[in-house]
Amino acid sequence: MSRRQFDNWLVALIASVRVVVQKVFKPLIIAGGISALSASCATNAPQDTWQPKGPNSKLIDDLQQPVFAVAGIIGLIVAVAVVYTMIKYRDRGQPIPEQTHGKPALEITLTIIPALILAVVSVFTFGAIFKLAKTDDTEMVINVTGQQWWWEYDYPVQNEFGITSPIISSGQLVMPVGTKVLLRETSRDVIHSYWIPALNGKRDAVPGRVQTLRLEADEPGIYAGQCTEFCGLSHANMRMEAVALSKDEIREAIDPDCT
Ligand SMILES: [Cu+2]
Repeated sequence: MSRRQFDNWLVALIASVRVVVQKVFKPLIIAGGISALSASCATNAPQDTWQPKGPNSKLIDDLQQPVFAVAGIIGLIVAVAVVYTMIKYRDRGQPIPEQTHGKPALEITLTIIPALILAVVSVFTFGAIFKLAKTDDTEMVINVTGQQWWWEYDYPVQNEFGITSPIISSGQLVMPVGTKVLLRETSRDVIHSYWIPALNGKRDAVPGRVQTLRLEADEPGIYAGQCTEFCGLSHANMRMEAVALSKDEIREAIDPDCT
């Protein structure tokens, strides 16, 4: 293919891409943008990851806020540079400029800067991961079993919380407020994932394995969550609720028939 043929082919390709973007993607992008904007205005959003309500989720929030800010600033710089270049060098019928290759100083700089940013972020990320993985400071244990499509909660004997015989329940996870609760998760069928955004990140519940997740709520309340691993037809209905109560109230809440 000669240079002229290649140029013609490139121009034709850009023209057809432009038509596809205008006809198909433009309405989709506008509709998606309006949906995203209106969703971000919701005031009643119990699964908002930006509203931590316990020390574990605050740890994640303290990490994600600065990372989000840095990523936002970089994204803005890139977007402005792209728009500036698109406008300044847009096609006005001028010949295609001579193509050059290789600018070692620029390439090395643009490799080192992102690597340094990622290195700094990873130091804080690893610190947070190790802090979140700690389980030797927990005060209460609840075994959680995921199954299609509900969660089973099994409270072993823990006299200090008034649980003098094992209790198995479903529906709501009842936990004492201001207490580090260790969830020991597994699954009876397929992989599920336990996630209550206000209290911690997510942890997969995997058949044949026990994985741990630490929850703690600062205030009494009901904290909503959602299974976040696609687990079958009713996956969307596999929600969860953690109910944080005072230590005195939890025995009766777990097992209302107790005497
Ligand atoms: Cu599930």
